[in-house]
Amino acid sequence: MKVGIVGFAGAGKTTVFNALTGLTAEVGGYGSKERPNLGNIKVPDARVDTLGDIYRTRKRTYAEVAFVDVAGPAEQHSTTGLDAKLVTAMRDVDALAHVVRAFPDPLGTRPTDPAADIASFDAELMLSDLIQVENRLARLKKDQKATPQERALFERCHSALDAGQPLRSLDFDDEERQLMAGFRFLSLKPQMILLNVAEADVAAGVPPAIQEAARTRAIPTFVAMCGQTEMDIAQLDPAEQAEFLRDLGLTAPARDRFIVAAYGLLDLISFLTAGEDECRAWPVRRGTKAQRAAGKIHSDIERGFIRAEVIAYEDFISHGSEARCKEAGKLRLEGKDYVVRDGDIIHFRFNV
Ligand SMILES: Nc1nc2c(ncn2[C@@H]2O[C@H](COP(=O)(O)OP(=O)(O)OP(=O)(O)O)[C@@H](O)[C@H]2O)c(=O)[nH]1
Ligand SMILES: [Mg+2]
Repeated sequence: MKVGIVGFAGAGKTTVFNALTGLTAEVGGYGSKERPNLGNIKVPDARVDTLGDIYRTRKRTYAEVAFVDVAGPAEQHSTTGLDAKLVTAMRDVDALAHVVRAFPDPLGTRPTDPAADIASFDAELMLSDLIQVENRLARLKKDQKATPQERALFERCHSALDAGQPLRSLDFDDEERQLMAGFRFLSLKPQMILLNVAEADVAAGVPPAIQEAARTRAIPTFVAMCGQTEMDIAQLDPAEQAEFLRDLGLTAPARDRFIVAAYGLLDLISFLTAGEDECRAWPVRRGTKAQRAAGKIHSDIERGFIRAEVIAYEDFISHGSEARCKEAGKLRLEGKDYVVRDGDIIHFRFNV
């Protein structure tokens, strides 16, 4: 999963990036930084650890979240639209984590208005999409092969964007999504709000008025964190981290809360593979069928899919081994249309 850490200059994106990744990228550039910051985190998964212990393997592979943090535009409404480099970086991600400043401006020059920032950053995304939709419509008018459905789809996108509605607030069927896929519209991407609050406000979470501002823009996922403090905490060893978090009234670091929110936002689950050579978690979208899930491991396994041998993680733990699960009838043979569940330990049979 690739997540773009986006938002206005000085909202604390790089601070949040450091807090989430434990890296130490330079903060305080106020939009001047040329190159994006890149970082990866592993998604902690106790099931992978337990399976690794049972199979006595040190090779444990966790799901990963890749972050890209790009300098943002100034808070004031731009007249020129978003920087092309920023747009390119945002198109390339699976989800946008919009860092919104709720702490007083260190420069002392800008008002603190998170709800307004949520709306105006979205306006920038929508403007970028609107230009693309208009270009597409112009081309579709001339194109003899264009279908009425395709024209209607882009007309519908146009009216929504024109009325200030992000594309993520509309319903599209699979065929429509296919027609739009190549555009990678920014206001269609799953978005979450990372409200960057002052340390004193972190235990209170996201205020209802801001939740409401996000929801009205079809952004149902939000996390409050104090970027500055979490960045400092991320540099400590784990025992010290827990103590500092407790003092703040928190049970988990922002990284963990972020991961839970991001998995929810993208509707991800993990299936597992286990053996002496490696124990591993594989994130897939909920509803993914077995054959498609196999393709996460290797395209050959998807192509030559025969069947999936599935044991639920809980069954594996209560019976202790694959052999005993088999005896107890807990190893299921599933076909290509089986819908994979969170925690399924799967062995794919394939033939190429
Ligand atoms: N008080 C306070 N200051 C913060 C917090 N997060 C960031 N800052 C400060 O705000 C300033 C901007 O932070 P950055 O992380 O550089 O902001 P950015 O969003 O990456 O900005 P650009 O990359 O320039 O777009 C820095 O001086 C940070 O120290 C916070 O949670 N609380
Ligand atoms: Mg930055």
